[in-house]
Amino acid sequence: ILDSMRGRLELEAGHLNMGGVRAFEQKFMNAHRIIIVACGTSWHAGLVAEYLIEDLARIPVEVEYASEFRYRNPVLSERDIVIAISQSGETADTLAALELAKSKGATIFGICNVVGSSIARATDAGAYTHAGPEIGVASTKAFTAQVTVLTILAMIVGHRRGTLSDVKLRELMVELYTIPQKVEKALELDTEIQQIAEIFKDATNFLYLGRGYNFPVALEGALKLKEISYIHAEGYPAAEMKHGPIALIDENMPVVVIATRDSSYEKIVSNIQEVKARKGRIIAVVSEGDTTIPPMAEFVVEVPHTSEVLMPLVSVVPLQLLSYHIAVLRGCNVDQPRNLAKSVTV
Ligand code: F1P
Repeated sequence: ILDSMRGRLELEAGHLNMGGVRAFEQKFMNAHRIIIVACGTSWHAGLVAEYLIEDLARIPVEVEYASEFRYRNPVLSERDIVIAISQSGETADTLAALELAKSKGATIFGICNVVGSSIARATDAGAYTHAGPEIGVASTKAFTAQVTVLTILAMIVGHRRGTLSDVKLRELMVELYTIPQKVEKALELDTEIQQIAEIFKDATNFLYLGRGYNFPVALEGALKLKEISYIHAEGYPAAEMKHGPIALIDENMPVVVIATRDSSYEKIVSNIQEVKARKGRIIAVVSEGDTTIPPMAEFVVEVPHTSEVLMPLVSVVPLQLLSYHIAVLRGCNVDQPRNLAKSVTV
């Protein structure tokens, strides 16, 4: 995905350019708020974008379920940019949400995979993810591609607004180019994860925890498991655990914790201790070489380390593999899960 995008990126004299964003540059420069509307996995990509855009470009971001947004009476103005994210470009809720935003004067930026789709046509500008066709109903590579586009968008806008320095931009660019190899390395965890799936295939519940950039990844891990394995799963910000879900933890509860080395590492280590104290079965996704968390976890999955900002692109992979293997072991059709449609057009 990144290789195909590389051609669309220019790194000249510290300036990054991406077609759709360039056309829309002034709007992003003047935006006083960005509202992201999407559904399902695309909504999770939007949540990652909230962290990215607020961190790198310092524009306030709200992330809305399109299926709720379309039915309320949101306050919007010409200075708002609405980003609509959709793999299929045909999701009825997302299309209706953007039409509503448009009618209230907001400008619409689209991120779609399917060229010429209804949502792509209804936007003022946008970027295609060009991730190729999603064969399965549940989005996987679309998520990676959406987050990649949103990362580049946050980098460009941040740099132009002066909130991301030349040095930081270059550092991130260099790191971004290492992501394809890191994703490939994460995919090599396949056999290891298959063995973990074997142990948990009959579980009836799963809890997924993450903090910061890994919080939306926890939500996405839980959604993938629900969608293709039909196991009840909840994703939570790890710090919220003590406000409710901690009551669920006992010796039968698998808890997937995404705990890569980042600014909230120390805090998530203490969350892991809280789970361990209640005998939860910890499956920890950690950065390669971590020595603190492995003794506390029943299973450890090591992913290549990268910048905190780019980590969702890597840390989501073992969670997708876990759902895939559990689904296969349970005899589920991973490409065509029951009750789900590729494009929800009603
Ligand atoms: C949104 C979505 C997918 C999900 C399933 C149903 O689709 O919720 O994330 O995996 O396919 O639709 P889209 O708007 O991104 O095409």
